[in-house]
Amino acid sequence: MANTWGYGAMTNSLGDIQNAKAIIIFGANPAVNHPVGFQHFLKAKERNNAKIIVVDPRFTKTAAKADYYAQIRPGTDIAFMYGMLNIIFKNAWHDENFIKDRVYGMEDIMKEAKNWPIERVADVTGVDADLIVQITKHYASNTPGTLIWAMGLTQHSNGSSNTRMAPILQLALGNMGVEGGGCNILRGHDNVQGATDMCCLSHTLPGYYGLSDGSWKYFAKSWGVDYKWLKGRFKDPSWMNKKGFTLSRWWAGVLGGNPGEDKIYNANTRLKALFVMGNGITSTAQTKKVKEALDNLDIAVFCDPFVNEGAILTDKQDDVYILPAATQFETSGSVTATNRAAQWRSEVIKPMYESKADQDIMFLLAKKLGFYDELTAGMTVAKNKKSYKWPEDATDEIARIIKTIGLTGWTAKRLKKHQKNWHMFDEVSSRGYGKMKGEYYGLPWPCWTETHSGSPVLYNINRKVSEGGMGFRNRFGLEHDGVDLLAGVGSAPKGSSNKDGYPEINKKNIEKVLGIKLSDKEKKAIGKNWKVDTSNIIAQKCMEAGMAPYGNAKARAKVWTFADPIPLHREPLHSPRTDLVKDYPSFEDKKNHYRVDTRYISEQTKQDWAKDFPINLVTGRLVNMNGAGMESRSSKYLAKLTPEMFCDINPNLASKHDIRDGAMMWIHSPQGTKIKVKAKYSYSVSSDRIFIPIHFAGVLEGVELKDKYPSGTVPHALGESANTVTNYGYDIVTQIPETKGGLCRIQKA
Ligand SMILES: Nc1nc2c(c(=O)[nH]1)N[C@H]1C(S)=C(S)[C@@H](COP(=O)(O)OP(=O)(O)OC[C@H]3O[C@@H](n4cnc5c(=O)[nH]c(N)nc54)[C@H](O)[C@@H]3O)O[C@H]1N2
Ligand SMILES: Nc1nc2c(c(=O)[nH]1)N[C@H]1C(S)=C(S)[C@@H](COP(=O)(O)OP(=O)(O)OC[C@H]3O[C@@H](n4cnc5c(=O)[nH]c(N)nc54)[C@H](O)[C@@H]3O)O[C@H]1N2
Ligand SMILES: [Mo]
Repeated sequence: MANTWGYGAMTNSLGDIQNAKAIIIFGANPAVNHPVGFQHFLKAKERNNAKIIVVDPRFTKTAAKADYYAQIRPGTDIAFMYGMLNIIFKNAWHDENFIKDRVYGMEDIMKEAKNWPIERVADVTGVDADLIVQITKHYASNTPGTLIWAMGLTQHSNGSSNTRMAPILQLALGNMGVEGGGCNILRGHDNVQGATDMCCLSHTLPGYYGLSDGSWKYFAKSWGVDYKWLKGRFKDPSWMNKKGFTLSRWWAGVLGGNPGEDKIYNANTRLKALFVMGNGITSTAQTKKVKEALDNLDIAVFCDPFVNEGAILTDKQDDVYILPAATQFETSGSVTATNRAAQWRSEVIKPMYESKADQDIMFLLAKKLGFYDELTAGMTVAKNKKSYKWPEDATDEIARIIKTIGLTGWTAKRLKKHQKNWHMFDEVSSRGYGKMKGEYYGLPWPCWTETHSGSPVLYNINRKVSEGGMGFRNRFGLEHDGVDLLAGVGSAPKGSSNKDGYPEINKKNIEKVLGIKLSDKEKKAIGKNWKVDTSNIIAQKCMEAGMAPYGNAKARAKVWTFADPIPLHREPLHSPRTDLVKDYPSFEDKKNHYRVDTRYISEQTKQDWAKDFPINLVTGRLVNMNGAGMESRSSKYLAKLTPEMFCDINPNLASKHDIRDGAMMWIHSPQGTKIKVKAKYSYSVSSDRIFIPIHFAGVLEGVELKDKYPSGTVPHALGESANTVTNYGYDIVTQIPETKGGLCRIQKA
């Protein structure tokens, strides 16, 4: 929502998938990565005879449960979806009224879809033409259908276009804003949605408030700190509104300017210090660059319940600190689930030994750095208290300030009540019963007021706004190039006093758009617009009028400010189809993208990559391991299931290279790096690609680093990191690495 066409949140929920009549999954493997959530998929099969369609370069455990399986070439999902749309538009299977009233720019999509006749789609994607037709026919004629995606769509140089294409397919079919439909993005770590909403990122303030003077001033005021003081924290004020480095390229901030490295823009200085809290480091693409950067830091600090393998990877001897962080079981507070719902967690045990909870580590650090009072002021300022109570006052601070995604209703008191009564909610609809009547479990955002129900399905106009209904957000003006951006006549949410499209609500237009009169007292208290209205009068008046504070507009299929206004297929930077690069080239190189130059077309055309590196490299996850893997490899029983790093390889490909099942093999990358892993014969991959899991570390280019672990901390499984050989390549908007679309060369070891 706020991150429109988010790389993020589900529009619906896992339980709601049980309402789907068809399920299409692009680049996700929930049977492995969301095994509990996957039960809802299987129940949809039982309840509705819903068919499951899986589009994935490998035959996964999810594919094993599918009715249709398309073995797509990595990085060609946009071509696949245009192929579907071509068939849909040709047969008039699209939802004309929905498009007319609620979508902007679909004409351009229709035009581009014409460029994707089925034979071309089959050639580009490697999927049989007949199969694409069957899938399209089935999916278009069984609505509502839900569309699922995860990392198979995002980790590409055009990943952000992928994540726009999928909602466009859903909009075309009218599969948005309905139960059993929507875009259901299966998020990663348990609170990754919360981390995103709070902006543990470098390009916005919490709640997706943009980096601008206005937002900073709003936060300064809400936090009870002096705006001038905040400004003074920056080298000069101009840096306040500039995006920082991303996690995927922090290392460029250290190495920037070295010969052969991308240029950086960081006030003429390199990054000197690294503070890591809850990231495995070897999960970052291009491990050898990461190592080089670690080696060149002045100071590196790792706060982790385990020995972070960043500390193992580096040869740096001094000023590397490992701080023992407590786990989630040793702290409490709210977290946000993949469907935008909050959950309250209680501390199970006190932090063990000398470990400390993350917030306490941060508070101690802030004390040392001299801004502890400012850091914690937001928890006391509104309540006029001398000291705060953790975590309740932090949760209430969030509820008080974050309007953009509607967190006003998320008070600690309400969230605790949900935790206590979680047996009082329906598994499919999240609807509450008994004393929880009128609320949805976890109050999925937007939760506009302290009595709002939460919104289980985004963009649903068949509900009242006070019960979770809403149109699309009005965020980009009232018109563009003469075309109305507001929703069409009669397409306001149920019970609205304004039946049509309407703009986002501000102090100036509220009386006119809502058709009300404010008292003088209200006029005085009200904020400039709904996003900064701490009085919350705008939201309350909107609820009474049955209207969403953020307006009722059209969803944008076309985003005129993006490099590609409508999503276009572009070959990965390292494509196995050199012949297609000419027709579908990557983007122009991008200057100063999150403070670093990023190569696209120049990297793609630097040489005929496919000639020397003919095999597609696919990376992904295993059910028994998590992320960078230190946590799970430290568990004897989990490690035992996959004790060694391996590579899934088709026997036909292996035999070409004389690699036996169980023998060691080298994988070489275009960057000149290599890993040595055990070959595992598997028909899950075709003979033009291999698959490696991402969870190993502790071996670098054939050299074991076992001696570098502090005594007693060597995990039960060590192995090469997949990311030592993942290729250079970053998304054009988000900088997510192209870890699902690279090339490699293999060799018997
Ligand atoms: N057991 C376990 N569960 C986890 C995690 C874990 O580490 N272990 N991690 C959590 C996290 S952080 C996340 S983000 C999620 C990730 O969940 P998923 O996205 O499901 O995880 P992956 O296995 O990385 O990738 C999914 C699939 O994308 C496919 N794929 C690769 N390239 C393409 C492509 O170009 N197109 C298409 N259509 N598919 C492609 C891969 O073959 C793979 O099967 O899982 C979460 N759950
Ligand atoms: N090649 C390739 N690379 C990938 C991916 C891929 O598909 N392919 N997927 C990417 C994705 S989606 C993700 S999310 C990343 C995952 O990679 P990471 O984010 O690195 O994932 P984890 O291993 O879960 O790392 C979390 C670290 O936090 C520590 N930790 C656990 N609990 C706590 C806590 O309460 N406090 C603190 N301070 N630390 C804690 C763990 O011990 C661990 O060291 O990998 C990315 N990298
Ligand atoms: Mo993730």
